[in-house]
Amino acid sequence: MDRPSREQSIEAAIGVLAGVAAVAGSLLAAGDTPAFVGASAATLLRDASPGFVAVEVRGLGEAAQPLLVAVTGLILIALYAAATAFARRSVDGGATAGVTTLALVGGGTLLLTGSLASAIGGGIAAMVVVLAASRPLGSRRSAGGSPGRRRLLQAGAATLGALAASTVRLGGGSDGAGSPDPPDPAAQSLLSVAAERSLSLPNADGLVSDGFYTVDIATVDPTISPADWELTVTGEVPEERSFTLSELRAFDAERRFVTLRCVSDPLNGEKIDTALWDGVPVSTVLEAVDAPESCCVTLHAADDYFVSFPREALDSGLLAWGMNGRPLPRSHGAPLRTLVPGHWGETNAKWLTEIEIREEPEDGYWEQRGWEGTGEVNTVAKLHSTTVRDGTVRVGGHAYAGTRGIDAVQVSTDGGDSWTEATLSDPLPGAVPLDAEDPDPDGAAADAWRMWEHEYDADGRHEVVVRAIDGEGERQTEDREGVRPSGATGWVSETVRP
Ligand SMILES: Nc1nc2c(c(=O)[nH]1)N[C@H]1C(S)=C(S)[C@@H](COP(=O)(O)O)O[C@H]1N2
Ligand SMILES: [Mo]
Repeated sequence: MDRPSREQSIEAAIGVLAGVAAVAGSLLAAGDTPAFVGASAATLLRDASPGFVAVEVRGLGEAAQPLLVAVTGLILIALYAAATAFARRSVDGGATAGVTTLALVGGGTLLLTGSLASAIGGGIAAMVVVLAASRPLGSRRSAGGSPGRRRLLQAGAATLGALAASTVRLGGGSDGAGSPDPPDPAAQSLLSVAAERSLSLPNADGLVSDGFYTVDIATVDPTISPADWELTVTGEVPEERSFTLSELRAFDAERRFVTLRCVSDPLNGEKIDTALWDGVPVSTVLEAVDAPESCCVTLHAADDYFVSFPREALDSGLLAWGMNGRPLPRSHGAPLRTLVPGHWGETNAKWLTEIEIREEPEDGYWEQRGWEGTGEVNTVAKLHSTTVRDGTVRVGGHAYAGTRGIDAVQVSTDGGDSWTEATLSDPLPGAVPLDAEDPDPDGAAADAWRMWEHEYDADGRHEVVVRAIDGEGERQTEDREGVRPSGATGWVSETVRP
């Protein structure tokens, strides 16, 4: 390699290192909040390219957020690297180049995030890398390294330092998922009933999910301090009114098992889960504000998400602050989310801030992007567990039909020619008052899945097909549709080779 191009690649590498450090510095200063430059840039990218990111990425399922984060990260690092290289090239002397880097990187970050702290964090981190790269430390001629290589090593060390420091901001356990407190005892007793009623299937959760899926429009979840939060009812009401969390908790509250399923959940996908939720019925709050009858409602949330759907669907809903006997986790909408019986996941607004009573329907966030996900869920029987042992096959999974309920699951082991009824789990218990110390687990949950299993002997390769019959006697449709726009349909099937 000849000298100029070697110099150039060292300069480029220093720029990239400063870029990485700037992102880490912003994370260190802003934490896992929208002020972090990675989060703001991801939101900008998402909004600037609705065709790709907002619509298609959702089809990518779990891969969507990491992909968006990776693309955003690369773009940011490239921009910061360019700014750093510019500063180093146009200004003589290490200190001046450092200050220029601080100004460029910090200014850019301020523009992207609007956060001074984030800008200073990013700018200082990049400046430190530039200063570290400005002259080789130590004796002039030590252990063989060329000055260029030594500058690069120093810059690398500074970047590693920034990265290491920023990791303290990640995985801050704000979710409460690993929360050490045991769940509320009355909730615990209902969760035990759920565990007893679950069929134990390899590779499948019980009736209450171990890990609950998430679907979010933003890269970073809102962090809301419950003390500063209010829910406001607006629109066609005699008078707008706001409620604090303690005001909502003062109403008669209840505890319900509810299943959620995303409209983008593939036919045999796993964006479907069940939890035990604590909250106040929506109708209680709407009665308190004398909300008149109306056609529609739009829910607004702290991440600028909004969803609009028929009012009657909301009226039997729950405003939930608790999940599985613990405070609602941040990732599931703390301090308060909606649960709308029988409708697709997207109607269940998290981080809820406003209920707008409307006289006209409108398109929500996803409907503006081509989805039709505000209606009732499709009926589905999932096949998530298949085990073969000594010629005996056991298949099973969950079945869900929203508020219609599940009457039966039928299994065919010959590709659909003949059908047998599968064994069904008992339904999850119905809603109970939140203050009941010894909740009576009678009745059936109005909007929850059930589990099914079927065991049979087989020797040759064969096709298993499953379908559910809903509580109204309607059989799950055989017609195959993809998830977009209004949810997958068809029967799940699997080839089994004993
Ligand atoms: N504020 C807000 N609420 C939201 C969303 C969102 O991105 N922001 N996603 C919706 C979608 S598409 C689904 S499927 C459910 C998922 O709820 P979960 O993340 O608790 O599983 O939340 C809904 N509520
Ligand atoms: Mo969803």
